[in-house]
Amino acid sequence: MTTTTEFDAIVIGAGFAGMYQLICLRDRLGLKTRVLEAGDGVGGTWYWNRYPGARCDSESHSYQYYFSRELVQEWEWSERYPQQPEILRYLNHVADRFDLRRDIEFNTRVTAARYDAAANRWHVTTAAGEEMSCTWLITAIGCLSSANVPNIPGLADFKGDWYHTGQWPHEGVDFTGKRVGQIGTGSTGIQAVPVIAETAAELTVFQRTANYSVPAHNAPLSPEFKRYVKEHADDIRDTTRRTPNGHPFEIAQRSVWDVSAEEREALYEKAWEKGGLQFRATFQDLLVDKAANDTAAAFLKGKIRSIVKDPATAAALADIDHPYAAKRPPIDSFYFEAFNRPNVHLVDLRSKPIERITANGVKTSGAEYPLDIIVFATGFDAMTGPFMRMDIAGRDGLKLKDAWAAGPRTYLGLQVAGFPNLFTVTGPGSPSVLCNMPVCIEQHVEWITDCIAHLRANNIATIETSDEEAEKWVAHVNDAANATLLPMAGHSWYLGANVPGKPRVFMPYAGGMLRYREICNHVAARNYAGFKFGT
Ligand code: NA7
Repeated sequence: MTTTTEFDAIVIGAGFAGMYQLICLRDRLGLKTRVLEAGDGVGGTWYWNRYPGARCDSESHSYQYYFSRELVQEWEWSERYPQQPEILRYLNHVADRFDLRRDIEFNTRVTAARYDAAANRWHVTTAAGEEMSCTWLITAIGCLSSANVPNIPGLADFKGDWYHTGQWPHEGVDFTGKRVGQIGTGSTGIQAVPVIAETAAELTVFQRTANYSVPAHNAPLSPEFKRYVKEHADDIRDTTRRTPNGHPFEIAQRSVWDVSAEEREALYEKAWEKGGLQFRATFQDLLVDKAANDTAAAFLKGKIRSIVKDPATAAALADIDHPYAAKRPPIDSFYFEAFNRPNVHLVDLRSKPIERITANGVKTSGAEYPLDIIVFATGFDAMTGPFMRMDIAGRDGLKLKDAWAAGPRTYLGLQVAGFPNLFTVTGPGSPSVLCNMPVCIEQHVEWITDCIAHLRANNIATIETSDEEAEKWVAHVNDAANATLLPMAGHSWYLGANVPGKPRVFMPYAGGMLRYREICNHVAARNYAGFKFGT
């Protein structure tokens, strides 16, 4: 590692996005690039989220980089849905294979970044007080990296241990013989419950909002499937680039109303047997027609009631208040089955909310639950949270916090007006969390790289969008969301509703990855329409 503090480009974050951005800028464009990473290793999401049962909900053969044919050929996944340690091994392999570590500064949290217009440089400050500067500043900070520990009164009084799933201790947590309370039943909580239940003496699950879940049917990959992936790598890549959510399966063209009720039930049953996020692809109108969605919702609620033996518990788990997949739909490995174990109990917070945390456990308006360990599976301050914990100031000292006071405003999710030469990989307003992440990351990183190459080739010093363009794009993002049922889950983190006081704005772009890619390509082809160049 050199001691230079002046760079062409600084990339914040060394997860999937930051690592590929380093490869592109350093190895393809020859830029002097530095990556700053808060953790002591690469991996981003997969570095921090080490909770029991942490697993990817995208199928392994689609949850990887496709930019290098050699890399695709040499890596082999072991399971249909890879576990956190395997994904972290993969990302470490990529770091080694492309010799990335020499340009990544670990244990380095960026606290501030300030644009100096006179010098046309970004000045970046780290928690340790280091200062460095660059022309191009790229955030690769993840959409779900700012843990949300709810401000429940009394947490400081709790005598036991508590953990947030997104900041899990590297040495793990031993639940043996312990009374564990888990707050939260999103994708994370649904993965964690069955695994914690195996060793905990008692597991009490505090549910505020009941959730759908479809079985993952995870299993080791067969030698035939592994061979298929290698032989059809290009086809798989092309499929993920063609489908709206970046997954390796097509959405059926039929409508719920094209088939009879019996046929529909049989198709849902088949999709349930296959498992995974593909359930959403059974019909093309599940996310746009509420009555169509109701048929899937009824099927899935029926499954919960058929799995969970205690009728009161089954009723509370199936009492779901939003359309299927309007919130990010979880997939699971024996989540509902876990409630048939004698050591797992459900507490429905809807009628009796948590009042406080006491020295001994969690107190709801109904009872106090004595606990040794509390697990917060309470999600993230999504998409904007990672930006807001840095002090970012653009032209004329404009603070990002102020620019986004009423919610994030970007052009294409790639740039913010008033912040020249700052690019935001998978920023708010891009498909990001509505897409299989490696697919949208590769698209963003390649677009940014091509853009910087274009600017350098044409001696253009700055690129910057305008308020008008951002306003138009935000309106388009809203229209895209409103054309779907997604806004009907009023408490979803897509809307920022899980964090008290956060502006309710639909943040990801719901128009589909294919359409988004075409828009970005079109913008670039029209000499970066919507951006202003400065010399
Ligand atoms: P999510 O999906 O935001 O889930 C968080 C869960 O925690 C959800 O059930 C919340 O209930 C619950 N929660 C949050 N705050 C509280 C309080 N104060 N009291 C009780 N319950 C609370 O986060 P995940 O980590 O599961 O998943 C995030 C994404 O990671 C996932 O969507 C995938 O894309 C990968 P609520 O629904 O808000 O009522």
